Amino acid sequence: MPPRVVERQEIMDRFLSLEVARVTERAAVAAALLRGRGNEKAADQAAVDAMRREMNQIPIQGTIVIGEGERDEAPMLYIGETIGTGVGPKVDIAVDPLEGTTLCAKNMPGSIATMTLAEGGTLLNAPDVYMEKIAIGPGYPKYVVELDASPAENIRRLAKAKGVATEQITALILDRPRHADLIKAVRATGAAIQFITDGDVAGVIHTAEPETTGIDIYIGTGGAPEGVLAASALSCTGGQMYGRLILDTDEKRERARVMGITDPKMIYGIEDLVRGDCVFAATGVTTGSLLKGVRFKPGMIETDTVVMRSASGTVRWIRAEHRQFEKFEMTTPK
Ligand code: VTB
Repeated sequence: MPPRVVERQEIMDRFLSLEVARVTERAAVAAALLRGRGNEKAADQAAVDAMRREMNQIPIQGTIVIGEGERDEAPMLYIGETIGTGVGPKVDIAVDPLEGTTLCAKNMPGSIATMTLAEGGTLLNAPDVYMEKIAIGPGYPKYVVELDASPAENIRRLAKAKGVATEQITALILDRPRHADLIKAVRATGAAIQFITDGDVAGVIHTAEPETTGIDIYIGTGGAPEGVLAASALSCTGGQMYGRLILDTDEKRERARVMGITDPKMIYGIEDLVRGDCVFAATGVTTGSLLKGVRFKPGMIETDTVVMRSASGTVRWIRAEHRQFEKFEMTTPK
């Protein structure tokens, strides 16, 4: 058989998939040094700095599309910031250097460092507002669940498609007062609810593998930036997600308009949130059900990372042992 011809672009993004892992590893270690110190800002800043430092070494012309803030919040990885060596492919970047800052500051399960690198111009430029979200795993007909169907209807339809009773469905929901009605409606179907206090990027990713995670559906309102990151992960694993920005003030509608959003009520599917190929990576900061957190051991630091590539649907779990500590900022306590 003749050798398979690998396109230049494919070589590039296969190569970049290791680079993104390196970036989230560095950010995770930086944040992990500040686990349990009660200082969300410091942990977040450490992750941001590490992420920026590492990304600036990658041969890309990157633009931050989903970042830590909008333009004049300079010290963060702000929307519109250019990143990378400036040589290489034009790419859109979504980052959440420390997803679940509170989890990290309180040393609670489930904080991660995460990013997505996508073809230039393909990620939704979402403002930092709330997004209504619903997500399920792969293997179901399209629109088996819908954002505008009632929660009870969605649970019933999902149970039917799965061939089980509604009592055998588990929904993952962010524990927030704004979800009181949603929680009541889901409970009324007999379905189980698993709560998270933060971290809905990982929350949505749980739906991709219900057999392992026990989560069939994610429902609720969380951050829009987190929505784009989660959608990029599902674009690699399969699954469905629908999202709608909550633009409930003139100021938010104007911010969205400036970012190119003309229909404030639009329901986005995965292919609208991520319109091309992407590479997603996440490294555990504190141990959660998706990833183990950073381990500081004598002579080495261990990290667990997941890297996903949409072009191939490959999901890699990378346990890394780092021995060159000078690559990390070890000035703070562990
Ligand atoms: C979620 C969650 C984040 O924000 O998006 C949530 O994934 C939504 O905002 O980890 P509220 O906290 O205001 O409800 C986080 O908890 C923090 O960014």
